[in-house]
Amino acid sequence: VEASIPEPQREAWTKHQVQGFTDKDGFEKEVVRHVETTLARSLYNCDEGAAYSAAALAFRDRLITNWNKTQQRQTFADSKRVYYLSLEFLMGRAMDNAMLNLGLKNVAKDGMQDLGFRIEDIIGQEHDAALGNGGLGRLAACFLDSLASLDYPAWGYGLRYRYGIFKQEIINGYQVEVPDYWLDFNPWEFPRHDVTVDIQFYGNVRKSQDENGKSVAHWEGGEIVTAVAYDVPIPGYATPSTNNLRLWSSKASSGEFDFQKFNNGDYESSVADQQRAETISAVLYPNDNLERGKELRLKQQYFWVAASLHDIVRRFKKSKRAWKEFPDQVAIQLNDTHPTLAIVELQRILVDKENLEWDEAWEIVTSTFGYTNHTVLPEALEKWSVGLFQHLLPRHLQIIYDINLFFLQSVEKKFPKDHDLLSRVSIIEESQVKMVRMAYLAIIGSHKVNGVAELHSDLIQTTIFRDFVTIFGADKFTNVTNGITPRRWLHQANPRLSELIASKTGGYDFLKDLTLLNQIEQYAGDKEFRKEWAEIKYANKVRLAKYIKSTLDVTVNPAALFDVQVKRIHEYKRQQLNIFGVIHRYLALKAMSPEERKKQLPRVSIFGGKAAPGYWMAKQIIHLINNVGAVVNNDPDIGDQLKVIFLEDYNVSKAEMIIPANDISEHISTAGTEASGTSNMKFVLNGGLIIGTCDGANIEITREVGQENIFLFGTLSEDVEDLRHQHNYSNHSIDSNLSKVFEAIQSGKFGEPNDFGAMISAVRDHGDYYLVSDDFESYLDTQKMVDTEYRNQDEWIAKCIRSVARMGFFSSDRCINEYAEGIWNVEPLVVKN
Ligand code: GPW
Repeated sequence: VEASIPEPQREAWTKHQVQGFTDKDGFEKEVVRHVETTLARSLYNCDEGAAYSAAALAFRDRLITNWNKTQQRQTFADSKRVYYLSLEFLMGRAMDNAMLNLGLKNVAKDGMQDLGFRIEDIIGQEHDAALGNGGLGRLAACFLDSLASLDYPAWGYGLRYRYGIFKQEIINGYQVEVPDYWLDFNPWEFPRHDVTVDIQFYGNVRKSQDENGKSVAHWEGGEIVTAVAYDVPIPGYATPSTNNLRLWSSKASSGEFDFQKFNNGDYESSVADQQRAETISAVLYPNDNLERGKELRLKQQYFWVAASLHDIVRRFKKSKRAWKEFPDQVAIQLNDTHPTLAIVELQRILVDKENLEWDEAWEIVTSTFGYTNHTVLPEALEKWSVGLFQHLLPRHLQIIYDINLFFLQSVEKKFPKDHDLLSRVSIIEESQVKMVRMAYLAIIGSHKVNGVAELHSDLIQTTIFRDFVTIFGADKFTNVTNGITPRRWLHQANPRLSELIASKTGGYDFLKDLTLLNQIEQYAGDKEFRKEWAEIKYANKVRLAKYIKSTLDVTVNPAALFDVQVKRIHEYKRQQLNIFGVIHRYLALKAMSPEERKKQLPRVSIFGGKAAPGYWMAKQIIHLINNVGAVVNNDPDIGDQLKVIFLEDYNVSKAEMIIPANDISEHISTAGTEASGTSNMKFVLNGGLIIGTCDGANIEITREVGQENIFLFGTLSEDVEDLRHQHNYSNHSIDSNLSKVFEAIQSGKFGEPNDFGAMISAVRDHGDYYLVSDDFESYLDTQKMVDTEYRNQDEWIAKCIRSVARMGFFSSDRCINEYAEGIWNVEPLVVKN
């Protein structure tokens, strides 16, 4: 590797190499320096915002020294790297995480105190980086944490949205979306104005012949948009390894064309060009588990994928290796089908630009990529119209047709005359409007395809991708059950529980090897330990109760059972089942005598989550929850016996406060619809029990914690199809408890009944696709069991302790090691301090 500074001058560099602070004094010095120089303020006008900015900049400097070491080490070692391509990275706050991963939180806490600030207040100043919708984006963030903590040489690639997921306000019970402008001050990124890639769109393809008579394609004309790199350092826990998340931002290309317009006085149109270019990375699409086929979304996908691949190829070419070694140096993981164009783009680079033969190129491409599927929901499977492709990416469409042709020829050879099979597996769907099926392209262009929990991986192999298992064999398909990072979701979110565990397991090693949690199981019967455990849980509930009081002005009793369902609002996740259950509970309480009512177990039902702006039914569900809350919370008959809370603007930093306060959490999707779920793991890891269906990772959580420690109910996935069929073709009878709930809603008890007519008739008149009526009775019965068991606090806490002790499997470290070994074939590369 060549250095830009010649040998004789390097001494000066080595002498002045930045080491970064390691103690309180050093930290304070850096904070004061940033307040006084970078921010141009002083002790006379340093508010909490400025103190946060300075502390964040001090930590950023600290991270970048580790980042430099790590990147140099990776470049010198020239070993294989992983590239994780994701349209979403739901990072949340960075500073608390950086302090903890560097082991400098106490240093910062004491330092800030010396300077006149409380560390919690300073941490609270940070705006979440919310470049994601929900589970898929947060999974990517947990993976980055594990990749760095395990010393894997890995980069994330994504888009630098100017606006992340919208901020949710609740006004008169309705969701209102407010833009999330988060880049006003973002100390966690390094703009790399010198790292740019020009990306082409539209235009047309000209074919010519080279000197050997080989046909060569030239993609010409159209327009160019420039991608600019912004780097975000990702620190590992208790290691100097600091990886890179590279986010691309779009801007108008500074080609002559624009200058000409400008110089000719066509000022407005040159500004319009600029704005159109910047639109590409302007906003995150706010849909979870839904693809709407918008042109701008496809533009985002190609822009990001092309810039990332260009970057990866540029890095590979520096090593001067032969092309066939590309898969030995590069593993690219596709986070769902959103980056599938990367397959086509790499083939295009190799064939059109680097003049490789098709087969040789295709061998490299398919050895490089792995594809992770995250859903079986038909409305979430990406399809793009051939017409749109032809217009936006004409050369890519040709390559897709060629990939498809060669693939279908190979299928035909293996399964002669099965024309039905050929049309079923064709990348091109021959419908009225021809469509490109992105999942099929992703499968054909990858060497491994995985689902994200056992049930889900089984389902994709037996349903939506069944034909491909027949064609490629079962070895190509595998499962990697999702995981979560215990650094953020235990140590950061629940510091007291982390400390208690550390006191019994001989330190914080469990944060690097979560299976060590099993050492706390022996304390499940220990009175003193249970008492400390219960105190921590209570304190976490008090913290949430205070937050509820300050934001909603509702008083909740921290001694009540806290029942939490926070996640994106979706019919398949069935918040409607939960709120119908709450209404049933309310009606039952109202029917009781005051004496009897007093004997019931008090409960606080807590909801939170965003609805996609265009998802009308999800918005109705939010509205109903808020209306029920308004009635129940103000009913003097009810008092503390039941409270219904909708927390506004659920996001990562709020999750860190809410999750540790749960007694039970709800993961109640219709069986077979939730690919995995990951918050289920977070809730149990924080000492709560689950009420859930036999879906996604709930099944494996049950396997690990034992079925006596989880409240399962409802239809099994193998029975779902039959029930749906019955709903449509025979009389669909509604449970009488559910009918009473419907009657209460229709009586106007919870506001204008017409508002909720569609929600009710979806269940009663339109086939009940999500099986709410089928599962209602067993849901109520199971909630009753929860009430009963919660009364025995000793046994309840013992169950929580045993569950936490058995959660080691769900660390994203385990998950990343499985990817590394089974899919990427990469090894850790340790960086020395
Ligand atoms: F539709 N997931 C998500 F598969 O959060 F692309 N957004 C999405 O758009 C999709 C999936 C997609 C979630 C799954 O719903 C959840 O079950 C899973 O735990 C998570 O991805 C991570 O694998």
